[in-house]
Amino acid sequence: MAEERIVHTMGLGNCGGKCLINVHMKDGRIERLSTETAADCPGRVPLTACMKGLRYHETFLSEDRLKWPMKRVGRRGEGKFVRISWEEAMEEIARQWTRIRDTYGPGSRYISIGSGICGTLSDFMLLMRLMSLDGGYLAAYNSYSTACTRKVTPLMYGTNATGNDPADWLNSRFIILWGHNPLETKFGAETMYYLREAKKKGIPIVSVDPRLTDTAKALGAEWVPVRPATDSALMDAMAWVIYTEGLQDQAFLDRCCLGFDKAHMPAGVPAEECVLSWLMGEKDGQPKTPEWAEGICGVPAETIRSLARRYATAGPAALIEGYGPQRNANGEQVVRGGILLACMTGNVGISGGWAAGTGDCKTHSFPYLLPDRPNPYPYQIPSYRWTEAVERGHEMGVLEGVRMADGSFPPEGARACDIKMIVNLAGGCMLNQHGDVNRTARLLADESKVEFILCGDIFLTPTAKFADILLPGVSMFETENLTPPWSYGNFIGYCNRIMEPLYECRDNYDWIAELAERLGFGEAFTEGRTAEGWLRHLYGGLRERYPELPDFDALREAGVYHYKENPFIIAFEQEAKDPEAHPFPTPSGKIELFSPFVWENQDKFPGFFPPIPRYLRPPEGPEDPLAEKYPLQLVGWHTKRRTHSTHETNAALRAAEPQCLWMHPMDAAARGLADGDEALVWNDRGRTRLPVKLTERVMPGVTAMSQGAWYTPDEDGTDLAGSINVLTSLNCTPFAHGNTQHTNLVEAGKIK
Ligand SMILES: Nc1nc2c(c(=O)[nH]1)N[C@H]1C(S)=C(S)[C@@H](COP(=O)(O)OP(=O)(O)OC[C@H]3O[C@@H](n4cnc5c(=O)[nH]c(N)nc54)[C@H](O)[C@@H]3O)O[C@H]1N2
Ligand SMILES: Nc1nc2c(c(=O)[nH]1)N[C@H]1C(S)=C(S)[C@@H](COP(=O)(O)OP(=O)(O)OC[C@H]3O[C@@H](n4cnc5c(=O)[nH]c(N)nc54)[C@H](O)[C@@H]3O)O[C@H]1N2
Ligand SMILES: [Mo]
Repeated sequence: MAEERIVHTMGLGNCGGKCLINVHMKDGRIERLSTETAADCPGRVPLTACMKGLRYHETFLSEDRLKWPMKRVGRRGEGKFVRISWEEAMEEIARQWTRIRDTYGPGSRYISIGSGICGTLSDFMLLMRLMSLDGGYLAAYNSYSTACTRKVTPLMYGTNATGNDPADWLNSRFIILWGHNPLETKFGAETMYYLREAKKKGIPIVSVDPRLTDTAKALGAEWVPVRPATDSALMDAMAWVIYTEGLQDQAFLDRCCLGFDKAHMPAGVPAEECVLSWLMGEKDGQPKTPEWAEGICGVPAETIRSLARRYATAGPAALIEGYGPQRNANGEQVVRGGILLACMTGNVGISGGWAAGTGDCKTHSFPYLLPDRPNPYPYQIPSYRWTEAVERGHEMGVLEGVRMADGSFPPEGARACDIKMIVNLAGGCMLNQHGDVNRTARLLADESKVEFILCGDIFLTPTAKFADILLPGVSMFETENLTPPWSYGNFIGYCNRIMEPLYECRDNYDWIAELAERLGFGEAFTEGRTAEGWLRHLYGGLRERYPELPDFDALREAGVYHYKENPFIIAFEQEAKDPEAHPFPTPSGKIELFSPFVWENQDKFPGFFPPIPRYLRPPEGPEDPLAEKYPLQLVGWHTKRRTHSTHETNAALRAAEPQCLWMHPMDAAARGLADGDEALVWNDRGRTRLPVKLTERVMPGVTAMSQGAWYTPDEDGTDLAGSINVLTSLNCTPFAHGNTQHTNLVEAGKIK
């Protein structure tokens, strides 16, 4: 009998659960996968895989894999391809690459965001590296994950590093999970580990979410249902209660914050622009009482009072937001509101508190192979506006979010460029993961607009169907890479090659290096290194920085290294105590509850964006007149059985959690829908069908379906898969220009 051999490895996808996978091999074949458990690593948080991780081999080594390069025949998007050789593919790519640059300028070339490969060698950065060498490209800023929070957290605190060490949650007396579901929607292993420990310790936990999440259930958390996109009304009312009942930490506000009250406003700004004037309704005559908020957000006034009092008086308390609430219309405001509440209660800079905002708490850097020179093309667009740049890039300026590489506003009159070529590797944001996919599909199908589309993936996804040339990539089992932790975690992972590339599949680095060679930049691109050469080189640099790291081969063998020297971080500890000696990294040195930057630059934003945290009526929210036609709100979430659109092809995972529409029994009754009925869900942008799940785990007036199902339109254009992005819009948030994919109005009914 052949000996079993175990290879330790870590996946490359953009799942928040960066887990350790043990690949059990026999006779050169994968027998099964296992993972790390608490028993394997006493004294530290185990990197335990979930049901997805234990089925990576089923997903990634399936027969459905793309096997060789192909070129489109038939209409674009139809999905008809013929096999070609790598030689033919490379020739055509090189030809289009330079033709489009020379005809339309380098800014007509766009690299679509994709997160299928997250590691030191990320295809996205490899493309940036090559395009920087041969003239440039239209760069995108903002992820689809954190566009709003990464813009407004630094606006207020000067940094995104607002998180304490997650182990410090055990020092809290009260935890609010605000739109945060880390049991299902993984945020690294530590998040759920410490929340479970907090529960064991008896720390009360509340979940503010339109859905009763798996996390809230597992933690026995109190559920406060809130209407999507209206959280900032709830937050305003909590702030009103805290202030009118005298529960605020006035000393903290006075010491550390700009703009809470009239006495702490920047010079030259009318004092009534401060936060407190808004809360008291000095200008609009409407105090932001719990009764006022109840009508907007659906949370009973008494619940709002109780939540505010408990948060303000518990002792150190942590209001921790997921990213879901900010993937909404006016998603900036829910982040700013969380920060306001943390400041009002003095929960910033203390153990057991939590400053809110993005909550990064990274103690070690991670090496990426980056472009080694700046992009020669000067302008960047917000990633969620790329479809707009296909239609009218040459008209897009500062109001559409066009900016310079350093984030500054562009010169007056600056305009971007129409996108004429898209390269989309290991990503779905060119279609399936973008908003309004019907419209996006129509746009991509028009060959007079985008003239050339290059895709690389391991499957013929709905997005990859729109390729002109489609390249077969390799999976995590056929490549090597260094892998970073996701959110928290003091480790560095290694993705090990278990087997040679299947079929004619090729590593992105290899063919991009070959393309660089064809374009005349081979040496500048590779600097004489293979992919492994780069990993060794960049890891060597990291070891110089952190001498405790093992050598490359030892890391590879172990699949992961856990740092031993980990500073225990309490964000803003010094700043909060003594902001004079240790100013916050903002222009004023204070936490900018009122933003002078926003006040001074109103003309640079497309709509009204206030300088303070406060409720703003969201387009397509429950107060929109459109709600008469489409009375149900629809919210998405990141399901346990997929990583975005990845794993949709895995039958066992599909069966574990079939795609469905969550609906409250009252809403279902009004529509004659019974549990399990096939429902049609529609709005002006599209239609999708899927079974209904009647459940009181979603609040009345709100429906939910998980994001990531594969867009599968029938002949009439009705999606048959429950793909939420047929219903989502291309609306952007007013300041960050972020995606608003959780803010949708729809109607639903029975399929006749
Ligand atoms: N299993 C799994 N884990 C993942 C991923 C995955 O695809 N699958 N993706 C990873 C990635 S890339 C990311 S960016 C993160 C995403 O992490 P998040 O963005 O935090 O995840 P979501 O599921 O979109 O939203 C979290 C919760 O917010 C709620 N929510 C939505 N809108 C609102 C609102 O207006 N108000 C309130 N209070 N709550 C709201 C949702 O119901 C959900 O329960 O997850 C990571 N982890
Ligand atoms: N409605 C709605 N839309 C959303 C979101 C939402 O909450 N709601 N969330 C947004 C967020 S947070 C994100 S991060 C984006 C994510 O969006 P994407 O990053 O686009 O995620 P996927 O669609 O899974 O695309 C990854 C692709 O990589 C391929 N792939 C996986 N592994 C490998 C590999 O090893 N090699 C190669 N070559 N290919 C591989 C997969 O087949 C898949 O097609 O979606 C966004 N879209
Ligand atoms: Mo994301």
